[in-house]
Amino acid sequence: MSVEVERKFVCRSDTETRLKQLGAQFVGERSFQDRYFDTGKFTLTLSDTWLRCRGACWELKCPVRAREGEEEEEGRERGGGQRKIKLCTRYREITELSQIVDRVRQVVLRERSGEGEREKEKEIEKEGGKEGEHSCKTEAEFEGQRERREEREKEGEREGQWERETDSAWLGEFALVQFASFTTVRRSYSLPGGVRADLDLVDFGFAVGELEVLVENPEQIPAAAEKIEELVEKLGLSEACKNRVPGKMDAYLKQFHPEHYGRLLSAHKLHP
Ligand code: V4E
Repeated sequence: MSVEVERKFVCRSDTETRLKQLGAQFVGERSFQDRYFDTGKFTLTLSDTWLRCRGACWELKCPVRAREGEEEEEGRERGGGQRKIKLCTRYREITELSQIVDRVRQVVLRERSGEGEREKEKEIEKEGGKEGEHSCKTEAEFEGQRERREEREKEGEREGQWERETDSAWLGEFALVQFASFTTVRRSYSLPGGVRADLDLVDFGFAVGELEVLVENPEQIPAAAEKIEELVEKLGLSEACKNRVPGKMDAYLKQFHPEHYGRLLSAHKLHP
């Protein structure tokens, strides 16, 4: 279970040219549909937990802290280094369906029993951390991991609706319903140092870029954020993304589900 360290940016007309000048290799263009799920009470997203089906592949993104004891809330930045980390998001991504179901169960049961949120989050994070503890992946291995995931997602698109529907039976156990669906056309570049740049164009008329580094352990997050920051500067994007740039979900919910969007803003899970 790797941690994705990401920073979104507003794409400029010269961004692709600049990427190539910095040694980026064009990986390809692909299109995929994302469908996101939550309970009617927004249990998952209010826990910053994002369940989606991309193609026919289930994926769950869960929050992870950069360091033990670090607060996640906005407005607590101290030095410049902290700020760089804050501008990046970091999520653990789970792709194994049995692990996804376990994690969703934990979040839903926690909400139902009204237990102390922070204590439970610590437990969940510890469990997530165990998996990566003894491994140390190289950049090539991370790239291979990305390629295998994208291949699975493409296969899912080819296999289509039938598998998706049979595989969705578990959603009923947690009263999960689809709350968002959109299709993205993505152009990807691979940069030296294991950085991936994705330029996304979404079917409801929204465009966003993101720089991503995969790491194995939370301790590697500051170095990954530093690498991303250097690239942001080299791409001439520092001014345009000195604050958090909204992603596809922010734009989608703001436009199509303002009530859900408002709840997530109030809970500081999305940012205006
Ligand atoms: C984590 C998250 C969401 C799930 C989608 O994440 P995102 O990285 O935006 O999507 P995408 O399609 O680029 O995924 P990838 O292909 O890289 O796996 S929706 C909202 N969040 C939280 C969140 C946040 N609070 N702030 C920012 C800037 N992004 C995401």
